[in-house]
Amino acid sequence: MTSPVKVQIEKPFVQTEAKPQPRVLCIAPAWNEGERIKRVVEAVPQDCVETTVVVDDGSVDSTSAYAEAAGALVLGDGNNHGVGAAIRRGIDYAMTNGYDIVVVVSGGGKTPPEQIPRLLAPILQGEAELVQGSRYKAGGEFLRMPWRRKFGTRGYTLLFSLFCGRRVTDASSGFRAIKLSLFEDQRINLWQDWLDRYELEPYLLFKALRLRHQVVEVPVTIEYPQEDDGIAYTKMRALVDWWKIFRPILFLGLGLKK
Ligand SMILES: Nc1nc2c(ncn2[C@@H]2O[C@H](COP(=O)(O)OP(=O)(O)OP(=O)(O)O)[C@@H](O)[C@H]2O)c(=O)[nH]1
Ligand SMILES: [Mg+2]
Repeated sequence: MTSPVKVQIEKPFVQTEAKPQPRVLCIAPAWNEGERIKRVVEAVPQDCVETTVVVDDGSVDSTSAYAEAAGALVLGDGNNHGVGAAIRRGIDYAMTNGYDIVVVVSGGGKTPPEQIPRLLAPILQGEAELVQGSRYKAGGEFLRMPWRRKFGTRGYTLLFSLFCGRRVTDASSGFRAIKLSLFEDQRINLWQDWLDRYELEPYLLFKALRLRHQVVEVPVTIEYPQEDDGIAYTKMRALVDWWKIFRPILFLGLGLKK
């Protein structure tokens, strides 16, 4: 008796191409933030952020050493150029090195990096190009925020929405995620000298909204320092720096700048 011939049926080889994960870079501008920058860098979730870049904007303290010790890549030329120039430098680095998304956090710790996944989610789901963290959207929070800031951020947001013609709940927050493909739109030009200081952040939000890009606000917690930390809650100077956040909305709203 002959034994039955075993026929082995081979499963067809189907190559399932895994979609490459978008590469995310976190940018923390820092100017004399000392040990606070270490806490910020350490809190960046490593499962969704590949690299954290601290742009040391000419600090005269140990900001760079703390950032490096915490595992960040430190950029900077030893001079102070302003927070806008620092963010732009981080974006340039991300573009040159093939990243897809950047997340901007405060080097002073007001924007807890643990919340980065909330900012990334709408971009990863294909629903946003710019995600703005909002303390005033339902579910958002602000801890220890001085009354002057409550008044200032609310008033500023109202003016911003009026000039922009699009309603937002928190225009003054710098906690955001940006899909780098947004900058393929040549009408958004961060590479202008007048944006070097506090102007760049409102400029970007204003332009993205006006040009009808996908902008989504997500609720976040903004944390002001403890009273007994003995540190100022902001480095912004009254009037001079308020003008710097106001002028982009005025200039763009009136069509005086691009
Ligand atoms: N004021 C100021 N901040 C800078 C500069 N360069 C980098 N930074 C950093 O940019 C962020 C801006 O901080 P602040 O000036 O306190 O402004 P803020 O909007 O009240 O605070 P954040 O929530 O930290 O953005 C901090 O992380 C600073 O360390 C600069 O030239 N001036
Ligand atoms: Mg800010």
